[in-house]
Amino acid sequence: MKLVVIGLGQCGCRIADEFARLNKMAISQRGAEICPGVFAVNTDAADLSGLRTIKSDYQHRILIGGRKTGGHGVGKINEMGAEVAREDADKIVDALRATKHFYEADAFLLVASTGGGTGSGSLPIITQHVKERYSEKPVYAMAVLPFEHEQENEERTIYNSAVCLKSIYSVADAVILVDNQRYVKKGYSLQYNLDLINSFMVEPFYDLLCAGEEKKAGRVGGKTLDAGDIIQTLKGWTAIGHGTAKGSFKMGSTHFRDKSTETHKGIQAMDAAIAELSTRVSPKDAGRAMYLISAPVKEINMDLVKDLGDWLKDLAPNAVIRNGDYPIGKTLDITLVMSDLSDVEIVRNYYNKSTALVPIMKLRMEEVKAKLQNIDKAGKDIPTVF
Ligand SMILES: Nc1nc2c(ncn2[C@@H]2O[C@H](COP(=O)(O)OP(=O)(O)OP(=O)(O)O)[C@@H](O)[C@H]2O)c(=O)[nH]1
Ligand SMILES: [Mg+2]
Repeated sequence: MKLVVIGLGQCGCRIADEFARLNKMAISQRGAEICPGVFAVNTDAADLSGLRTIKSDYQHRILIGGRKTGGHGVGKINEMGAEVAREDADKIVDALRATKHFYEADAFLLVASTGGGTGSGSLPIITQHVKERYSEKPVYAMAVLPFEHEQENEERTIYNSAVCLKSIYSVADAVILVDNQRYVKKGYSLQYNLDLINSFMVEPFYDLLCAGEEKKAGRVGGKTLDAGDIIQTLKGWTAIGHGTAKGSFKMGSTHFRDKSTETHKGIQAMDAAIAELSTRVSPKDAGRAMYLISAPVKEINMDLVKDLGDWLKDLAPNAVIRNGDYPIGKTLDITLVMSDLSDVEIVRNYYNKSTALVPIMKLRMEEVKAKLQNIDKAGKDIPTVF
C-alpha cells in the first residue's frame, strides 16, 4: 500500500519525517516504495528546519500562517491553528499534486498531536480539504495523544485533545490513536525519548505497507495483504501494534513437540502485538481486525495461520478478521490492527473531562478578545506609518 503522508505541527512533522525514513528503507531493503509523497506543514519555521529526511524545498516543508504567527507557532491555541490552516489549505492541497507518483497512492495519512495548537487545530481542517479535493482516496488520521504529566499540568492539553478528536472523527475515514504515554521509557532524556517513541510509532507500518508492494516472487505471501484489505479494515477509532516472538525456535517441523512450540510462538507474537497496541483498547469492541504474519517462508504454514485466526476470533468475537502472510526476515512478527472500535476509554475520558472546561475556555477567549479590543480602542487616534 502506498500512502501520501502529511505531518502537521511539530509532532506530526517529526513522525512524518519517520515515514520518509521508512520509505527510504523500504526502497533500499525491499525495492518497494511505500510513501510516494511526504510533507511537513507547520507554523514554526525552526521546527521545519530541524527535520532530517523530508525534502527541504518549500513544497514539501510548508510554512503556514506566516503573517499571523511570524513563523513562531500558535502557542497551543488550537482555534488559531484551525484558522491559519483554513487560510492556507489550498497551498497544501496544491503541493500534494506535485507528488511524482501521486495517482499510484492508495490513501492519505495525516499526522498530528492532539494537545498542541497547530497540529491539533489544523488536522481536521486539512483532512476535510483533502477529502473534498481527492474524494476517491480514503483519508486517515494519526492522532498522537499527550503524556499523562502534560494533562495534569495543562488543561489546554485536555481541551485541545477533546476538540481535535471529536472533529477529526467526524471527517477522517479512520483515526489511528497513538498514545505517547504507552511508549514512555523512564530515565531517558526527553529528546531521546521522543525520537525513540516516534520510531516505535511508525514501526508497525513497515511490513503492513511493504507486504502488498513486494515485487520479488519469493517474498509474495500465500495470501497477500494488499491495499484493498487495509482499506476494508480501517474505519473509525483504530489502534495498531507490532509484536515479535522471542528466542530461536524450529518452525516448519513435523514433530509434535515442535508443532506446539510453533503455534505457541505465533501466539506469543500476537500477544506482544496486543500489548504493544498504540492505545489501550478492548479487542471485544473491535468491529474489524487484521493481522499480518511476517516470518521466513518455510515457517509460515496453514496450522499457524489457522491457530492465530482462532485465537484472535476468541479475543475479538465481534470483529470481521482479515489476515495475510509476508515471507520475509528471520523472526516471527505479527502486525495487528484493531479498527471500527465501538468504545475507547481514553477518548471518553477526554470528552468527560473537557465538558467542564468548555465554559472556562470560552470565557478566557472572550477575555483575550476584549483586551485586544481595548488596546485597539486606546490607539484608535494614533497614526501609523503605512
Ligand atoms: N510522540 C511525539 N510527541 C510529540 C513530539 N513533539 C511534541 N509531541 C507532543 O505533542 C504535543 C504538543 O504538540 P506539538 O506538536 O508540539 O504542537 P504544535 O502542533 O506544533 O502546535 P504549537 O506549537 O502549539 O503551535 C504534546 O503532547 C507533546 O508531548 C514528537 O516528536 N513525538
Ligand atoms: Mg509547534
